[in-house]
Amino acid sequence: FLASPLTAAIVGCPFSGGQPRVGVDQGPIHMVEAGLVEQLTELGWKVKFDGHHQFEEVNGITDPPIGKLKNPRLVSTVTEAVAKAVGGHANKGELPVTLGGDHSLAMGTISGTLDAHPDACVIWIDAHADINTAESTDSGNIHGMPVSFLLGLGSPIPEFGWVKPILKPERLVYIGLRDVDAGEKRILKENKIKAFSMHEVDKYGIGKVVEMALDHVNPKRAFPIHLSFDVDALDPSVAPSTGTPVRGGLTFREGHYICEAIWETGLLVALDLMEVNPSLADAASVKQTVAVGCSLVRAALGETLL
Ligand code: HAR
Ligand code: MN
Ligand code: MN
Ligand code: MN
Repeated sequence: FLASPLTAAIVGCPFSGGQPRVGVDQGPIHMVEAGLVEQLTELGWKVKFDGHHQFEEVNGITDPPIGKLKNPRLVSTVTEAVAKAVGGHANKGELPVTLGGDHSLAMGTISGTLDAHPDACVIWIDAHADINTAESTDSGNIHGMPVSFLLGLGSPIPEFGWVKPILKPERLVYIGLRDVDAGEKRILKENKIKAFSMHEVDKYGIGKVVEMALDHVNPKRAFPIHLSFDVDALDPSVAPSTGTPVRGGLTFREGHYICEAIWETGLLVALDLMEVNPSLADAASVKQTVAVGCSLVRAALGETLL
C-alpha cells in the first residue's frame, strides 16, 4: 500500500480543544524537538515534515456547547483539516504519522486513512474506548467520542456533517482498555465491537492478544492497518505526562510489542501518537513520556532490537 521510497509524513497537530487541560497541544512540538524526524530518517525513512499545522482558520470563532459537546465547531473544523492533510499524504502512498494533541484528532486521521484505503482496519490502543456519543457522554469532551462519530452512532450533529460514518464495527479492535464508561460498555456490546482490556492482556499475554486482535479485524492479513495509539494506554509509571492517566496499564515492552508486531504485518498505512501532555508532571516525567512517544513511533516504523 505504500509507495517507495518509504515516506513518512509527520502531521504535527498542536491541538487541545477536545479536552479541558492545557498543554496537550505542546505534545507534537516536544516530540519533534526530541529528534523524531532525525530518528525516522536514521531508520531509513524519507521523512516529510513541513512544520506543525496551525489551524489559524479557527481563531476567534464563537463556539458555545451543542448539547453537552464542548468546543464542537473548533473540533470539527480542526479535525476536517486533519482529515484532508492525512488523506492527502495517504493518497500519495505516504505513511502519515499524526502527533497529538488530544485524541479527538483521530476523527480526522481515520477519515483521511479511509479516504485513501477504504478497507483499512483500525487498531485502537488506549485506556479508554473514546466511543461516547453526544447522548452518552458525561464530560462533553470530544476526545472521549471520536470512535462513535466514525461509526455513525448517536444522533447526527449538523456541525460534524463532514464526518462520513465509514468505519465498520468489525474493522475496529481495542487493546489496553481499563476505564470504560457504563454507556460505552453498552455501545461496545450493542455493536459487537471486539476489545481486549488489560484483563485479557494479563490472562493471555500481549503476544497472543495482538494475534487475536489481528485475527478478528484482519483475518487474512490483507487489509491495510491504521494504528491509533493513545499514550495513556501505557501505565502511568511509563508515560506519566498525559491528561487522563489510569493505573494498571501496558508496560513499556507491551506497548512496544504492539507497535513492532503491527509493523511486522507489513500492512501499516497510518499511525497516530496522541495525548502526550508536556505540561503535566515534573521535567523528568515529561522527558520520559516524550521519549516513550518517539520510541513507540520508531517501533511502529520498523525499529528492531537486533
Ligand atoms: N470516557 C471519558 C469521557 O468520555 C474519558 C475519556 C478520556 N479520553 C482520553 N482519550 N483521554 O482516550 O470523557
Ligand atoms: Mn503535511
Ligand atoms: Mn484516547
Ligand atoms: Mn485515553
